Amino acid sequence: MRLDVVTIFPGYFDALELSLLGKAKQRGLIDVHVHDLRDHAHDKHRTVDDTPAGGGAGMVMKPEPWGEALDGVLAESEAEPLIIFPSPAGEVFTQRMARELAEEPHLVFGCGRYEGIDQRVFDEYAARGRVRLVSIGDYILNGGEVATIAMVEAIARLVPGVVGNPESLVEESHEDGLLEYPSYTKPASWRSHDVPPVLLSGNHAAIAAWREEQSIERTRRVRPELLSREQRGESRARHAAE
Ligand code: JBK
Repeated sequence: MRLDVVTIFPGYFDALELSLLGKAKQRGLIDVHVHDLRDHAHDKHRTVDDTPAGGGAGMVMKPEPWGEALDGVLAESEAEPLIIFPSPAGEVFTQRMARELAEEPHLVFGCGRYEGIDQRVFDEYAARGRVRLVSIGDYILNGGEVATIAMVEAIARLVPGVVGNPESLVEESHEDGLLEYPSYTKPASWRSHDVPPVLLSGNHAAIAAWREEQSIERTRRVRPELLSREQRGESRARHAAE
């Protein structure tokens, strides 16, 4: 999978050299190219922002550097890349979306700063190809860089070969729509907290049943909206009566 990132802070993406993703890069499973947007600003101060049309607070990213940077990335692509702009105004990123995006041969991330990017950049590339605005959640970040790192990690680890043991991919939170059950290791007792005896019983069916129950209970307590109406134990009649 090829990944291109356009940003005014290339240093954020040094983090992709670490651990699992760094190894995947070394092994050629993912090919990451980070581009400094300021290399496409040609005035003395390498300006990438300007005041908003119509007035108001903050600054907006100018279209010309984005056009030059993205044209360069697209010209090099052997696929039909999907361009993702991390944005609080986008559709919410989920594990389902990560699975879908892991199938793409080429993803391009455009990291905006300030109050955002001139709308005509989205319009131009949506007219020429595929563009998605994607949010990692309902909170305010200073720009798209941290959101891109989160998405790249979630996507890249689903690329075949990146995670050594593929079984560890299916047992995790969200892969079955539930939160993960609690995990324990040795010692069996620590500061008078004990590992639940069922996990030491050797009874694999009982262990699987306990984990399933813990997953459902945890999900019901913390994230009830992830459960279906049936799993929440609500009847149709009760809903109709509400
Ligand atoms: C947020 O992807 N996001 O969620 C995101 C990107 C850029 C700025 C933001 O405030 N939330």
